[in-house]
Amino acid sequence: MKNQELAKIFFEIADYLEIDGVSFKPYAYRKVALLLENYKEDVAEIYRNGGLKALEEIPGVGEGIAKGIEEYLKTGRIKHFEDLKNKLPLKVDELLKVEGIGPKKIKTLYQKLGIKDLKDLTKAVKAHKIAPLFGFGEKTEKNIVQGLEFLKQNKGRFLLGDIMPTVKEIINSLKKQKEIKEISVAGSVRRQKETIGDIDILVVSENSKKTADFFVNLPEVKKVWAEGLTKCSVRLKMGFDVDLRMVKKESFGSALQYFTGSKEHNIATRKIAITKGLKLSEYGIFKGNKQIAGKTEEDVYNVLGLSYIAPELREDDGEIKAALNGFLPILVELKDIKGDLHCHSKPDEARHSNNAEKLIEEIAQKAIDLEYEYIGISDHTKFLKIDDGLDEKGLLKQHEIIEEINNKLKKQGIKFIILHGCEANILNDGSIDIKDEVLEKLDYVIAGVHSSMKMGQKEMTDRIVKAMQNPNVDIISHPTGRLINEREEYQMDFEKILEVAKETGTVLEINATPKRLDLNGFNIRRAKAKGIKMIINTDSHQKEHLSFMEYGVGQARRGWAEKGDIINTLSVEKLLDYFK
Ligand code: DGT
Ligand code: CA
Ligand code: CA
Repeated sequence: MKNQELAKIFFEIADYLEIDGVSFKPYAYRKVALLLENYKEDVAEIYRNGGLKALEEIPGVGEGIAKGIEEYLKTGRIKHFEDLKNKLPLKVDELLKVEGIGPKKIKTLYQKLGIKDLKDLTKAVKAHKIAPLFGFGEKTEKNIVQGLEFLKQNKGRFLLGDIMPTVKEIINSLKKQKEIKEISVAGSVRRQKETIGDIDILVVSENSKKTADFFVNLPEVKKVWAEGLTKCSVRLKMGFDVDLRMVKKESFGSALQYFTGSKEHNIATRKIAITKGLKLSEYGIFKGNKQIAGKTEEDVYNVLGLSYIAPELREDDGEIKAALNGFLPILVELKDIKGDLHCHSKPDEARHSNNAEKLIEEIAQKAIDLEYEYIGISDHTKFLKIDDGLDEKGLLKQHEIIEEINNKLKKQGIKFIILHGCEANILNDGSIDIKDEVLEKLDYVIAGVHSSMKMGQKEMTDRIVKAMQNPNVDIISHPTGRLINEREEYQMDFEKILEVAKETGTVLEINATPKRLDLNGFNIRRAKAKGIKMIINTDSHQKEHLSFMEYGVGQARRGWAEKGDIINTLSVEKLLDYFK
């Protein structure tokens, strides 16, 4: 099917025409591109059966575009497109990603300064060549600097945790529209990938026009790329794009399956359909011309002879085979989580304040609201002076405070307990910065690397191994140290770490902070394969962060983790038993 390829080219032609200052035509190309993206019939077949005339019968396709399609089908290229690219040899999609730059500005930047791509643009802002240009000015230059910085940080992708609150808001406003009968997020968001290119939302609407209007006029929307009856696409003020697709009720399941991806997973499912003499597309599963499934995702998988595959597993990484053989894991869920053991109670504003008790009570209340059975307070310890780390004396004092609050809760008849731990530092030689006789008094001890992160592989491995061998250390926090798009993992022998964790029973953390997600799905799967226990913690530095738990659960699910692999699904008694 050449429809998608043609759609992509037409979108690009539209961008080039717009940069070139041609009016009206970009709109026409975009309209056809959108139509093709969702067109049921194969244009190649239409052309084979009815020639140029038949192409022109496709809505929105005039003579010029029809000839373009014909040319592409015959030669694999469109001369008009090649000419445009030669005339404006620019990396258009790259430049359009920069906040504060549109087609008009791209043209000026190219004509006046010869800027062709992000590298050129970066050089030009550094040399302050942008502000003096007519129609630009200091403010635009500053916006471009920020836009570039943002792109560099995100490499064009956004952290799942940064976008999720907005996604939920949009879904909620759409849900309130009476004409919307079904709705789901799809794409990488539904698969819980740690970073997101754009957001995909799918709806069944009884009034597509109304839904489209409502969507493109949402207050979060900054720019409308496209508004149609089957697809709308917008850029939000926060800087990322959302695609809304409106599909038929009887195709909702197959559309959801298709647009959830991943692409690789879809290729594999389509192959299975073919071996069964069926055709799988976003419109349904077809036997000849007859639709035999597509209303629900479950049906789609069942007709293919597969058990239902959770979105987080759909990466063509063994899930198809497992679904064929009935060996899919029963993944851990957010509702299985009974508590959070990595919570800091000393946020910036509270440093040196006497409000320790109040802050811990507030965290506990938040945890009670989340229907947890326990929460663990684990502040930094003394080696981290800038984080106001607690020394032995401070820890013992905190122990008393927590005991008092627990007594209060008991008196009030609230079935909830605050556990007391700490997040101690693994020093360069693998020793812990708090004396063992104090560590012993705590309910549990987390240890993590917070300094000298650039050690060589052997040193770093030995360092963490030694910490795990300390009988007082129960959990290793953010085990690989990576920060998404900012910092690589420590150099270490992770297989060795896993072996020792197995020997010592040390629990590895799945840190749910959006820029950490450490362990990530890949490493969680490795750990699970070795039978190592893990814990999903938020590493919250303010009580609102307790809601990060869902991202940790998402990674755990991407790592095929089941309830039994995750120790904070245990009751408090069993959890404390485990630490003993
Ligand atoms: P992202 O947006 O880069 O984080 O990743 P996705 O997976 O959300 O990708 P996106 O938004 O380009 O497309 C959404 C889903 O639609 C994708 O996961 C699978 C499906 N899809 C898109 N393009 C193709 C394609 O060319 N072939 C197939 N088989 N599926 C596609
Ligand atoms: Ca996407
Ligand atoms: Ca998309």
